[in-house]
Amino acid sequence: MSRPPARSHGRLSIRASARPRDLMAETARPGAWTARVVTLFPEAFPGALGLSLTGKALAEGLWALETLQLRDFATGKHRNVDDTPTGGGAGMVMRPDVVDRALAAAAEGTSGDWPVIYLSPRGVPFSQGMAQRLARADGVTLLCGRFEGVDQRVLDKRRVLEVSIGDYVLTGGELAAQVLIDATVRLIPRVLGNAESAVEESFSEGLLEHPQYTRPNDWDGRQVPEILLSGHHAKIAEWRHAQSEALTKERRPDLWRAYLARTGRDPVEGQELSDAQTIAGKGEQKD
Ligand code: JCE
Repeated sequence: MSRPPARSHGRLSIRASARPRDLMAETARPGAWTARVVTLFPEAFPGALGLSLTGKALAEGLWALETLQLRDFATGKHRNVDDTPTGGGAGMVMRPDVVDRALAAAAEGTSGDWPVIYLSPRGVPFSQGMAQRLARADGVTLLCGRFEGVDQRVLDKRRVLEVSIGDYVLTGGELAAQVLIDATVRLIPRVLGNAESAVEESFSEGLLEHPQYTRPNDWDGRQVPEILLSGHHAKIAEWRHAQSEALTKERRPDLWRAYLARTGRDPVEGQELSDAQTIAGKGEQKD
């Protein structure tokens, strides 16, 4: 997108500063996987992504993080980014013209495989599989909404993929974007050490992870499971797998059914709700 020249008194102009801001400019390697985030709250980034493994990898230039301030693409004295919902109702909706200019600016300098995603509770569910697919892309543009969401027409025009990180409503897309980026960045080669990368294999089997223990073997009168002290590596692996199956069956009947289908076993009918499912609100009346 070509920008109009900056005018010192131009109240209708787009700000000349409306460009991606690299949060680690001096270290980003050319061609590194890049997350470009369009948001009204760029100060929310890197947030948790600046810590630990993702933060180290960001500083090492193994991936790049850029933000675009959505308000920079608003025009007029008040630089409004939202307006009232057409047809009535509570709250405000993000304007299609402002979001369109921001997404045009975000598309500048991108090439190859670079999906554009809008985080929304109406989206297709985010998954480990989607994280793997995004990690193989050249980058991703993430649109973070606020208020009641974004005018549908700009999402249609720009073929934006709507993605949800879970069935709950957040105040805005920024935390959801950080979840998606975190899950993706840890799959980029060399971001995780070898010790951590093994953990990945377990989830891709479609089961929940087995419980973990560390020293001391007796803590507060509670013992570590004896099998883990036996030194029988095959027995330990067998025990952990059984734990994974039991946990998955108890907490995640959806994953359990899919696992049984994959491994050619029969699902069991008429199971009662477990404590975990009751706490999760399963079996509650929907309103
Ligand atoms: C968001 C809102 C729709 C009313 C922008 C919520 C994603 N998995 C997710 N949970 N919540 C979100 C999310 C992402 C972006 C926005 N809202 C709030 N959304 C209807 C209110 C606004």
